[in-house]
Order: sequence, then structure tokens, then C-alpha cells
Amino acid sequence: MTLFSRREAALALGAIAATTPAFARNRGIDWHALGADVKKEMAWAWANYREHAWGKDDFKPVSGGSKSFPLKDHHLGLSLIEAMDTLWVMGLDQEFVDALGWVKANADFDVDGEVSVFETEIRLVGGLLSAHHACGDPVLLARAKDLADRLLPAFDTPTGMPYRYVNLRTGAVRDPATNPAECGTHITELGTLSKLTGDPRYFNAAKRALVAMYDRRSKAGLLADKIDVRTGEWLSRRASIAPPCDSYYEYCWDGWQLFGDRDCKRMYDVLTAAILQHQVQHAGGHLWFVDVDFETGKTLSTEQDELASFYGGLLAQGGAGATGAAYTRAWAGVQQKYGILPEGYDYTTGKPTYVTNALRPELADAAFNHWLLDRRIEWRLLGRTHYLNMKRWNRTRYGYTDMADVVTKKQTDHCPGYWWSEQMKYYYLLFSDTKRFDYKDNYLSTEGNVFRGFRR
Ligand code: DMJ
Repeated sequence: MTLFSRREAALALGAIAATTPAFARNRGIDWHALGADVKKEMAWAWANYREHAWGKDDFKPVSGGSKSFPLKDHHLGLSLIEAMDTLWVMGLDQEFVDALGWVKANADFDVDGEVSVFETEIRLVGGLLSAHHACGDPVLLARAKDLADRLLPAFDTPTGMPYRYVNLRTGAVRDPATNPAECGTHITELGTLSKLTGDPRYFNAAKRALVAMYDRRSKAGLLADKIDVRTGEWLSRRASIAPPCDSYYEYCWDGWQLFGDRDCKRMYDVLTAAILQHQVQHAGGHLWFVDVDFETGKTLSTEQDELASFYGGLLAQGGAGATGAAYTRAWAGVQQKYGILPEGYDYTTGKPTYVTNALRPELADAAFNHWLLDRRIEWRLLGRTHYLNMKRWNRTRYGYTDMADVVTKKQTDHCPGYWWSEQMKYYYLLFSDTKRFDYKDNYLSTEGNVFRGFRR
């Protein structure tokens, strides 16, 4: 007696063939359930922020206190503004509406205090613009414009490279000794503002700064990490992909990705070719980037900075997928070792050089960018480990906190604003397959702010 007819058996085999690869592809993981879990954690942390620190800048999730940033003694609503587009894309709609209400009633940048031009740009101008992209409310655009107008005096220098600090009310500037990241991480925020307002001044200021830095590259094609914005003289010799240089390279690529600006693409290509030529080293089956002298290419340091772990995703975006993946895998190995990445690590000793971790999103950022490009499960798994380890070791009474020591897993009492904008969004987008996001055509800034790709 046969249990199945030939046709039924063929159908059953077909069904197995059709379902097994999908199951194998997913490694038996319910990714959408994981996305729902990220949303639940976001909603829980948000409710606590709302109860204990509503409208404050950085939240202290152990004590329920807060800390102002980027102003010294005055809160601008940093975490709230950073969280907005993440709330929206997760479908936490009431929370988003409440935050929008706060911005309308309370966001006021007319303060006699000094801010970092870079931090204010990427977090606050960017946060307001991505929230505007999510809902289209003109007040968000007006606030972003008002704030950007207060930053613009910093760009008024002989070279076009901005001072590091500006007073939001008086426009007084301070500290001409800048670096690639602080000089060149403006074009997507200011360019978006130009696009939305029709006023080219914003884009032009940002591009002038980007080009001014590029034009001062060495014959080897490398940038050093300190420069005087008044004279354009280099003040250091160190070339690095880590801070304070990291997002300069990101924004050369991004100027191309978001606006199709060919100069930006050319700058990215030239600088990246030099980095790949002079800074790559292989050790123990892994690929790393070392710091070198920007003229001679001589190695200065093999120490690795966790903040550079985003760079593999950028390389993949720019077309160097294999090198980018190799670098991200090197960092995945460090994550395997410590659970949470130490902020400093030396591959020659195999030991951390700094044991702290300020709730950093960079490896999740890389995983998300790789996955957007090639959809390999490896990147989803990497993001999942990053998330689950964070849940295990950074979760505390009212939310998520920095780590004082990744070896002993000692926590501190501080949640940086970018946590709301970056990793929580990367995890959710990586796992949820949400319909609110266009996975094929999108743009996320260095702070995880979405300027293209939301589907209302
Ligand atoms: C974020 O503010 C941005 O990603 C920035 O470019 C550098 N890193 C921090 C988070 O670690």
C-alpha cells in the first residue's frame, strides 16, 4: 500500500524544496518577531524617558536623570528629536505625535550658548529633517532651517572649512583647529535643507568645506587629522579612517548617493584608493586599517577604534564589497570575544586598549549596510548578536546604558542621543521588513537619520 500517489509525492517534495531553502536561509529565526521585540524595547525605553526626562537631552537610565548636550547647561530635546523618525518607522505613531507636539511647543534654539557645529548638525538638524521626511510637517522644516542658520556663521572662514564651535544666539565662533569629520559631515543635512527650501546657501557652504579639505590631501592622496580653518595648514600628520576623520569619507560617498554629485563621487574614489593602498594590513587571517603618516604612508599605530567599525559597510557601498566584508568580519571576531566591542583594540596584542563602550552603533550600522546591498543572512545574524548582547548587558532599570568595562560588563548611567536614532533603527529595519521603508531606494545619514526612503 502506498501512502501517497506519485503526483502527491511529487507535490510534497516540491513543497519541501520550496520551503527548505527559505527555512535554511532564515536559520530557523523568526526575524519579524525579532523586529517586534526591538519595537517593544524602544516603546518601553521611550515611556521611561517620557516619564523621567521628557524633552531633556541625554537620558540617565539608571537614576532617571538627564544631562544636557550639546549645550553645557541647557536642554534642547536632543533624545526626543533623535528618536522621532525611529518612532515613526516602527509605527509608534502616538509617541511620534507626542514628540511632534513637544517640538512645536518647546523647541527653541535662540540660546546664548556654544555648541559643536558637527554634533548639532548631524543630530539636531538631521533629526528634525528626518522627522520632516516622515510626516511632512512644515514646522519641523522651519525649526531645522532656524537651527542651520545659527550654524552657518561657522563656515564663514578664508578656507570655507568651519570653526568647531558657534554660539547659537550671537554667532561667535571658536576653535579653528578642526579635523576631517567635523569639517566635512554637513553636506547631506545642509543639502537636504537647500533642496527643501530652494536656498542653495546651505549646500554650497557644506560642499565648499568638503572640497577645501580634499584639495589639501597629500601627494599620497591621504588626509591628516588636524587642520587650521583660517590658513588651511595641516596641524598633524596622522591619516586614519577612525575619528576624527571617519564620517568625512562617508559624506563624500553620501553626497553622491543622495544628490548624485559627481565631485563627491570622485573625491570618495580618489581618497578611498589611497586608503586601500596605504592603510590596509592583514594579520591572523583578518584585515585591518592602520594609522599612517599622511605623506610617507609609514605605519604610526595598529590600534583600532570601535568607531571605525562602520567602515566596512561604507566600502561595500562604494563598490569594494570584499574588502569591506573582510573588515566587518574582523570586528565581528572581536564582538565574539567580548560580547560588546571595546572602544579600543589592538590586533597585534589581541587586547583591548580601551575597555569602555558608549552604547555604540557602528557594527550594527555596517551589518545593515552590507545586508541592504547583498541580503546575506550573515549580516542579519551579526546584527542579531549585536542586539541580543546589548539586551543582555546594556539593559538597565529605565532603558539602555553605556558600559564602563566590556570585560567585567560594568555599566554606567548614560544613554547617548544616537541610541534612539541609530542602532534601534538599524535593528528594526534589518529584522522587520517594514512597509514604511523602501529597502531598494533610501538614504540614512551618519546619525541614522532617514532623508530618503520613508513610505508614508
Ligand atoms: C554618532 O554620533 C555618529 O555615527 C557619528 O558619525 C560618530 N559616531 C556616533 C556614535 O558612536
